[in-house]
Amino acid sequence: MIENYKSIQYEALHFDEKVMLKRAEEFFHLMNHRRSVRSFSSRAVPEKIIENLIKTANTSPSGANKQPWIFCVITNPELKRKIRIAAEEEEYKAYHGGMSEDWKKDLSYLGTDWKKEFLEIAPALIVVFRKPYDIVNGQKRKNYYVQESVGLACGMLLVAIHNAGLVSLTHTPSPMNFLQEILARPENEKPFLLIPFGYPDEKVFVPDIHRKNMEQVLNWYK
Ligand code: IYR
Repeated sequence: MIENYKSIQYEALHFDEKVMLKRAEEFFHLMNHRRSVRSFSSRAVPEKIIENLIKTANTSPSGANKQPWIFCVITNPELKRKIRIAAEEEEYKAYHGGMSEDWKKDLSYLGTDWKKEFLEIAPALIVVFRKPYDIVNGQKRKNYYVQESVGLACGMLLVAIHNAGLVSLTHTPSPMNFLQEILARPENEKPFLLIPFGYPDEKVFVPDIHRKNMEQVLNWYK
């Protein structure tokens, strides 16, 4: 097995620690500014920008470097409409019996409901599919740590979208199988996440919620 290993020299980034701290702080502030946004402008995002966002997501690490993802970008208005209608149908059922009372209570402070106009208003949707297996020469080849890998790639995508000055929402209509049908994806591609993104609407309101502090999330063993 090891004879397949071929290496190339890698040059890591080098900064002195003052610069490192400044970069780390600035990057934290940049990312701390990110919010999930549900009100979009319909203004189109240039294709070259979208391409670079996907390129960034595609830099993610993945199990055995299988890169078990595919990103579908939907700017076609008819497809966006179809996706909105199907998503609202599922969401209506979820909000009227599918979700537990506890779940709905946990969501209540986000102000969400079954209506998903943003799926048509946002200039672009990215549907991320995970690939539990690839088909190689007609044979099924299993991928590894697929959820983790695709989750990481989605994280990178959200960072890239925010860094470009655009806004996004991680939307998970449940169930999401309709995305596989509407987008005519093959059997080995399963919908993972639906991300409407674009320019924000002129005035945007977000829920008044807060991030956990360091005492709550960091345990340091010195
Ligand atoms: N999928 C529904 C409900 C929902 C679920 C979670 I967990 C959220 O963080 C937000 C919403 C919806 O998109 O409205």
